[in-house]
Amino acid sequence: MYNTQDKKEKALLVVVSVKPEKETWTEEEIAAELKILVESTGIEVVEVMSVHLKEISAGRYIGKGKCEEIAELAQGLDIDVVIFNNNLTATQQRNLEDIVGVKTIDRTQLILDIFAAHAHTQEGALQVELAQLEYLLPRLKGKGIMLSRLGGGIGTRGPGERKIEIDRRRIDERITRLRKELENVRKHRDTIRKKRQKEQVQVCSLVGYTNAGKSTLLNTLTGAGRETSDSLFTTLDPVSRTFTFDNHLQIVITDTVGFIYKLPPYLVESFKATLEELQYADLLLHVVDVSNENYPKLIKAVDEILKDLELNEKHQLLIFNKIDRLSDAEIERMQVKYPEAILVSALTRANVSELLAEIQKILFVDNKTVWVTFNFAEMKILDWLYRHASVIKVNYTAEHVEVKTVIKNDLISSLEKKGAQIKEIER
Ligand SMILES: Nc1nc2c(ncn2[C@@H]2O[C@H](COP(=O)(O)OP(=O)(O)OP(=O)(O)O)[C@@H](O)[C@H]2O)c(=O)[nH]1
Ligand SMILES: [Mg+2]
Repeated sequence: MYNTQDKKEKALLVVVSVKPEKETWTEEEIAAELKILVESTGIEVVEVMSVHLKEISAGRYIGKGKCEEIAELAQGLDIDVVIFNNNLTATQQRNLEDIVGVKTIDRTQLILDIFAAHAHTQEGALQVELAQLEYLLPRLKGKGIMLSRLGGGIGTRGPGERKIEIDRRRIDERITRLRKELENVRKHRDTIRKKRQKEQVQVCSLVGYTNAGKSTLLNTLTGAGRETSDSLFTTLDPVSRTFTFDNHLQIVITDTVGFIYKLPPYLVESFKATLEELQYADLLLHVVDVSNENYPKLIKAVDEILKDLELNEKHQLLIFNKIDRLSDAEIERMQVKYPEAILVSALTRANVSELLAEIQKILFVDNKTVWVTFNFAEMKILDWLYRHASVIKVNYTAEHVEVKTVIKNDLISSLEKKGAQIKEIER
C-alpha cells in the first residue's frame, strides 16, 4: 500500500542505547518493534545496527566514526533509507543525512508517515497534517525543504504533500487553519456528547496498544464493520457504536487510535480531539494482545499514556485478547496471575458473553443516582463529575450548585472528601 514501485525500498535500522540505561524496554525489544513498524509499511529491513553511547552528540546524536560506519554500510547494502529509533532534532537529522548520504529519518517521522497513510476520514487527515506540519516547522531552517518531503520519508503520499515549496509563514497559516477546523470537530463532538449525557447513555471506550484487537472486538460486539488489519495504527478516527444488552440496556462503545511505547508528543497534541473522547468514558476497556510475549510491557506503556492523559483514575477493565493463540495451560496461568482480567478472543468469540456480563455489572449494578451539592468556590467538583460520572442535570441556586448525577458507589466517598454533600435519590 505504501510502495507503488515494484522494487521494495530497503532500510537500515539504527537502535541507539545511551548508558546508563534509562529504558524499561531492552534493546532487542525496541529493535523488534521498530522492525515490525517499518515492515508494516512495506519496506524491507536489510540490517539492524545497534550503537552504544555514553553521551548524545548535540550535532549528530551519535559519534562521527559511527556515522561513517553507517554511511559505508548503507552504500554497500544499497540502502534507500536509514531509520533511527530515537527522536532526532532538526540539526541532528540534517547533519546525519549529510554524512550518511541517504535519506535519514527518526521514529517520529516513521510513525507520522504510517498515520498519514491510514488517515481516511477528514478528521484523521486534519489531525495528521497538523502533526506533520508541527514536526516540519523547525526542520525548515536553512534548507528550502519541499513540503512534498512530508510523508515522503518512507515513500508514502501523506495528506500534507504539496508540489510547491511553502515557506514558514504559509505553514503557520495552515497550522492556524487546521487548528480552527479541528476546533469545529471538537464542538461537534461536544454536542453529541451532551446529548448522550442527557440520555444517560453509558460510554465504554476501547483503549490499548496498536494491533491489540480493539476494532476487531468492536466488530465482534456490535457488528460495526470497522476496518481491522495486521498492520499497525489501522484506526485513526474515533467511532461510536451502540450496543444493546439482552435486557434492553444500552451502552455506547467507542474505538480509537492505538497507543505505542513513547508515542510522539506531536501526535498526542494533534489527536487531542480524538483522545478527549476518553475523558468522558464511564469505563475504559483496555485491550491487550496476550499472544505478544512482551504483553506486560505493552500494558505498562498504555498505562503510562493514560496517566499522561490524566485518565488513570478512570475505571478500567483489562481485557486479554487473542487467547485462541494460547494453550489451555497458558490461559490458566494468566488468569491466576491477573485475576481481574477477562480473557477473550475477539476472533472466535470465546468468552465474549462473560465480558459483556462484566461490563454490564460494572456499569449498571454498582451505580447510584444522587444529588451532589457544593459551593460555587468548588466548581472543580463539577469538572470532576463530568469526568467520572454521568451528569444529568445542573441547577444553580443562590448559594450552591446542585448536580443530579449517576455515579459509581465506590466513587461517592472520594466525592465527599472533596467537600460535596450527597443525597441519594430512590429510583
Ligand atoms: N488470533 C487472533 N487475532 C486477532 C484477535 N483479535 C484481533 N486479531 C487480529 O489482530 C490484528 C489487529 O486487529 P485490529 O482490531 O485491527 O487491532 P486494533 O487494536 O484496532 O489496532 P489499531 O487500530 O492499529 O490500533 C488483526 O489482524 C486481527 O484480525 C483474536 O482474538 N485472535
Ligand atoms: Mg483499530
